[in-house]
Amino acid sequence: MTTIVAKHGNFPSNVTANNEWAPLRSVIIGRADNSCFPYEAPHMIEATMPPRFHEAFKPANPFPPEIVRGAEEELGNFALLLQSQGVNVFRPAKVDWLQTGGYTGAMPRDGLLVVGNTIIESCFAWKCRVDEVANSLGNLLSKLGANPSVKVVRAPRPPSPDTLYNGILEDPGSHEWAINNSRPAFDAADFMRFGSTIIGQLSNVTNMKGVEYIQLHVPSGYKIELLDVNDPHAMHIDATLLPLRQGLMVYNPLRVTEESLRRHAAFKDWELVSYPFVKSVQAVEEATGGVPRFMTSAWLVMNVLVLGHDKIVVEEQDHEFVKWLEGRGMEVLKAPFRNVHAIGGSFHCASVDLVRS
Ligand code: DAV
Repeated sequence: MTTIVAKHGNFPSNVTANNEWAPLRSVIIGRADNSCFPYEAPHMIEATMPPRFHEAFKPANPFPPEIVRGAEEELGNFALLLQSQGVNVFRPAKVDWLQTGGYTGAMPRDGLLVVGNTIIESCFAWKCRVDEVANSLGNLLSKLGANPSVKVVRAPRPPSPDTLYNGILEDPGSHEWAINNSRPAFDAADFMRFGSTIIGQLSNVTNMKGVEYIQLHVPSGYKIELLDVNDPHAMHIDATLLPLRQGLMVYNPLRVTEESLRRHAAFKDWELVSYPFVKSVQAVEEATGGVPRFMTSAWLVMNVLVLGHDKIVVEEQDHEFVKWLEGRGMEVLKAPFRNVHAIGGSFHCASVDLVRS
């Protein structure tokens, strides 16, 4: 049996992305090899991860090998699927996350925010992720940055010792989130592009200094607006909002209201549709052969990738959603992704748009 492996993308590659739905031309697809459970301060794990798996979030704890193998196969398949759609695909380097004390290369969306021609590396709150981009995507960023039209903003090292958690445990009443505002912190996945407006959220990994840092580095003409999100466990906005095309967005009704969305001029004249099927995470796990969702909720169903021209990639088991999308005039490409789900995200998390035109 021969395994077909996606060819690495061609250089030089441009970088330009202004929204989440224009035709995708160039993308990074994550790599699952050697993924380990992230290890963070207990109060951060409590704030963001499902209680039934808390004890797994300890140092040097690889994800089960059959899940990592399955996830790597699914990511390879996803890469081939996108190539078959004419998309230029880049993959991260293979990293021994057990040896580096890191988490994964499978979730590149968390680490890179692309706005216009600019790639901004996340100032991660999580200590175990601080070297993630350097280790898995450092070479790719150097090559992309060699193109004079591309601007790459690498993250500064956090202070040592880091101050981000100081005062959180001692004075919980004064902090809404698991981090304070003592240095910029953000995960890129807390932000989404809607033309010149970037919609973002404060969360357990993104603070106000992080938002100001991004505003400083985006090309001129782009403005960050913060959405009012009702979720004390917030970490990443990409299971809360899903724009399908210009003027049509699905939103998570447990986390945002139509009223809060309408406060943003970016959604003027948009049709905003509440995601219609609410399921328990247990029901989702049963439907996908019992693969555990170690890190995420049932809302990962919304974490999908729009390819443009009303085309979208959705997990092959999400039958109701597929039907619903088809009823909305979308062409749905189905792919298996249950093992990637186990390690922290779906098609949106596992990719970074480099070019949408
Ligand atoms: O809502 O279960 C999805 C996004 C993970 N990066 C959630 C988180």
